[in-house]
Amino acid sequence: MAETGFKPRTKTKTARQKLYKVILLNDDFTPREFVVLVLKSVFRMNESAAYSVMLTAHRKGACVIAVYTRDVAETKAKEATELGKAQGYPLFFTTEPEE
Ligand code: TYC
Repeated sequence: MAETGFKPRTKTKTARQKLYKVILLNDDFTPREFVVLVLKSVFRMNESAAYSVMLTAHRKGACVIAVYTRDVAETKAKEATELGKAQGYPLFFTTEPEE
């Protein structure tokens, strides 16, 4: 049979992955410099971006850091929370689905 070069689509398009926000929560005990350090190491932020996120959380109670796929968001939130915990700080990161 003659080759038409036309290939009918047999597979349904894969649904786009839902994205999740990682949110930094303020507390009264974790030192500011430590929060900045964690933001830099876990979320690959530079000093000024990390400082501004830390300050927003400090002033407003919480700050969205970034959005990732669910797996990445949960892993990073857990990793960052554990870095604080290892030093005895109540530093906390949570995740929330994007609208
Ligand atoms: N509020 C803390 C302090 O005054 C600093 C801090 C900022 C802690 C942001 C957590 O998400 C946070 N030492």
